[in-house]
Amino acid sequence: MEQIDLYHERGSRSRLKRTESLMHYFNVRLMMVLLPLLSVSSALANETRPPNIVFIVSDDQGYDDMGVTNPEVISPNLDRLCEEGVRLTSFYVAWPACTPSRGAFLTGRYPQRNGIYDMIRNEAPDYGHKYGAEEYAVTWERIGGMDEREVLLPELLATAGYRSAIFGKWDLGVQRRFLPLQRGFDEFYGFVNTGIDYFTHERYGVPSMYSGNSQTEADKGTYCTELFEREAVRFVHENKDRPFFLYLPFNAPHGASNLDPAIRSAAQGTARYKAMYPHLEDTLVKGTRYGKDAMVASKSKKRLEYLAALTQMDAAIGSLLDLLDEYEIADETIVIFFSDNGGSGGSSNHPLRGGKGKVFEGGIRVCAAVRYPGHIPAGSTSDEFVTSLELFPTLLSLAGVSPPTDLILDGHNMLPVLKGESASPRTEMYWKRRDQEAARFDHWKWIKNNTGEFLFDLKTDLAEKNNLADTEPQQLTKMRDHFAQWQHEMEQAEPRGPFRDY
Ligand SMILES: [Ca+2]
Repeated sequence: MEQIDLYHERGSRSRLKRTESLMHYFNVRLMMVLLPLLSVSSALANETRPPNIVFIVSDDQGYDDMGVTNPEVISPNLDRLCEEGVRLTSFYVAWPACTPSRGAFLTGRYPQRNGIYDMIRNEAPDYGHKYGAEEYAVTWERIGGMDEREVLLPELLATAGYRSAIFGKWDLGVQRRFLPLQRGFDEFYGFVNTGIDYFTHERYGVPSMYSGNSQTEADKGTYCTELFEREAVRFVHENKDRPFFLYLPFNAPHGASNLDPAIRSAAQGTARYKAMYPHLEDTLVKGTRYGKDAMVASKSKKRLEYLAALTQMDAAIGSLLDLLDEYEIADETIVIFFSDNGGSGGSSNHPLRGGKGKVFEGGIRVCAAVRYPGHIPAGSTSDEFVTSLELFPTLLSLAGVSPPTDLILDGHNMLPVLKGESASPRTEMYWKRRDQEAARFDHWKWIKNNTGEFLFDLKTDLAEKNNLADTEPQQLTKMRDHFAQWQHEMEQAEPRGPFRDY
């Protein structure tokens, strides 16, 4: 069997490079002679070689927006990930919006511990302001970044021989010292800030696409999802014979960061994918923007653009999954997928309360799935309490890398949970976004915000409708204490920039 498998593997690869077919013929003949030796060494190599990692993040996708839960959504490849792996129904991110959520899973640490506990974002475009190049260069979006003392995941994976790439949204700083190539990634093609126009790749009129350490406008006009797909496919092709870490944070289905009110109010889909949702209308309606009357996307158009962007992202994911099959490395590859925060705009977070920006479940509990054939049971669903903070220790464990002993991590290796072998050791999680504070402890959820204090029992009230703050005073006190303890721990942590002084 070993011999036949090896023959087939080489056979399938030869179809990809027809010009090399003659060379291939001789290689196969040579292989037949060498097989008894090679099969032993390849078996050894497979035993010691860590798995490839494909880590896919969508942007602002709703909790309910996968075909497996919502028949309106066309996402055959996300559905396939769920059917061939485990779908996680109680998976949380560490912050209800982009930048801190991403910083947390790339460091394995709470935003309050790694320093990025708010957005790196200019707010002037919210008032219709377009920056000139020199003016933009001295704004927060161009100067803020993840503290250089923080250790990012690819830096540690490199010690196990991984080649790492990011294609898509970086969001952790634009100064050269903050860019991916200085933070452990070998390759970067993508946009540096939070949100762009899908076609111009500009952020409110400012060019935002980078290749390596340099800004590029070479692909201006091409729908960005196609570009990230192109780079991801190339990267897998070039690295299929060695362990790789592919981080693929799509822009989709985030709203378009374009000053034009008609574009800004929705995501952007292409005609081909919009045609897949004929029940939705591509219409503008009278509204307001920047305090003035303006034509903006109708509710139907918001959903249409969002779903078209989502489905095209799904197709790109499909290309990648097909490629893993074609190269016969799907069994040696763990594929992780989740949204960076809850849905906004045209999304559905049903049945959760709230969405992006809020610490109600709709902002922090996200759609998620993990596929690892032969390790994680296909078609399983897990309601175990797990979070994006688990990603870092899980992937290090799979890679056989021990984190530095002085590095404080806030998660655990969740592979046994994903396999269905054990219950999650996680019992608590905390969130803080300015004046919004929240804690989950077992099945209890506590929230304090500028409208009051809430206590919910998630076991019976997933939609957070029934506030028990008055009827469960003892539990309320416990939750306040848990949160205060966590906050104290974060305040005692070694300070990290850019918001804290050190
Ligand atoms: Ca986001």
